[in-house]
Amino acid sequence: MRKLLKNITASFFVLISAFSIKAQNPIIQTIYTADPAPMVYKDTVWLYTGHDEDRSTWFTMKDWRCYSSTDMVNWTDHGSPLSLKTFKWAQKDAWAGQCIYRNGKFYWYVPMNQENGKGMAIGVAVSDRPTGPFVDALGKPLVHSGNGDIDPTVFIDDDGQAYLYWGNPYLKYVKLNEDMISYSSDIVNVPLTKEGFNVRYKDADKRPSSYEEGPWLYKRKGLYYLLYPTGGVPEHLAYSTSTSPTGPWKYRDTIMSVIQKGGAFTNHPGVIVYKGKTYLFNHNGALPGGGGFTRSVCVDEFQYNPDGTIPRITPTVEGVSSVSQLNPYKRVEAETIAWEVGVETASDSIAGMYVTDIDNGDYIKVRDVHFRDKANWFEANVASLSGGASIEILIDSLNGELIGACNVQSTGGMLNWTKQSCKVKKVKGGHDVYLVFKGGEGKLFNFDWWKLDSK
Ligand code: FUB
Repeated sequence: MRKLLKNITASFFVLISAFSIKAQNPIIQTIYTADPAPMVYKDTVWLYTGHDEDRSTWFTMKDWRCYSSTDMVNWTDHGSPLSLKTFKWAQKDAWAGQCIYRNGKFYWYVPMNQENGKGMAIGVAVSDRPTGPFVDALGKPLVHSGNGDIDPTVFIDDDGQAYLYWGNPYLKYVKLNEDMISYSSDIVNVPLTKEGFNVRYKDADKRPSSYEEGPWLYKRKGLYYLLYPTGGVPEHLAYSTSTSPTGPWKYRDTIMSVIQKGGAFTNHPGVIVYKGKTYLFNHNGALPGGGGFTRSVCVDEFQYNPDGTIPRITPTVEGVSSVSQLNPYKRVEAETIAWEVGVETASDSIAGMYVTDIDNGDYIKVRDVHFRDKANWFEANVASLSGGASIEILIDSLNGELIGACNVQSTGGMLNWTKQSCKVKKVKGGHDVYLVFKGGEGKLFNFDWWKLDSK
């Protein structure tokens, strides 16, 4: 949970603990994340997000983030593989984007405000890996129509044709060439008719329809779905469908009402099917300290109605169930987290990503860990300047059974990584694991990974 909460009063802390007990949404607690763009690649969900700065009072966003999961409940932090610095021509506003795989490469489309003062434009970054590093594919914007070029969504149809939709207040699209970094046809303005996109319930700003921004395009059973935040502000999520990727679009319904949890007045849809289940990612302001400019990504499961329409989806605090169990006998990155309080993540050249900013009483919860009764050993890769700390391993709840306590001795420095281990009680079956950090004053240690073993 956000470090800025560490200095709050004891009574407020009780509130946060109560909030944490059942909470799985928002799914990332170490930083504020926004504008989710999930992507299924092979057996993993890759989640690309924006990043709201702490205490932000505007959409002050400088980089994008990447997370992954194979169970939908534990999310591994891959840091920031893309930032404004990647694009020489960008100045600010690292807003909503989307990443897609094609022909051995990952293409991440993102909007930014240009340094030349000509407003928002959409760039494309490319990488050989989902976690980057990503480089600017063009050295200049891919799209700059001069009017509201934000929030790209990208989709590749069964015939190989790729489409990029985007825009606020207008909705535009272009057919991308197979190289994914160019186009040969004109940019098309989608008619924002009442039939296609409904009417605004607030029309003070005289926009043409209820369509606002943040489109998300995909195809299911021959039907094209376009989801988007709509309203105006505060936004809710709605969708339109078409039998063609270029429309005409037919307005269908609201799918998620205004939630405004914590005062967030925007939202952003992202839909995937993973291990047979369908998920809607969105964002709210529900984390403590959250709000309209300090948002957090959430996920809920839904099922289509038999006629293919999308039901009203109620955002939950409990989130989703795991779709597979976590194997603790292989190295588990410390930054693989279902829920946490107090810690943050960082990276160095030796450990890669690691968990840091650990104070006495902070904890990490890892859900649905598959114990086999033979494991009696806990091993952790840690770095500590002063030692004198420990990792308590509890199962099922913060008040659950303590199956071990692993002392963390000094390794001579906060980036001197060493394996330390301890005996744990043998346990069987699926359990949530709570790693609770204990020690004295100040930052206790850094934490790279852990695993179970038998000795
Ligand atoms: O996150 C910055 C902007 O806020 C996005 O581009 C919009 O979709 C809204 O979520």
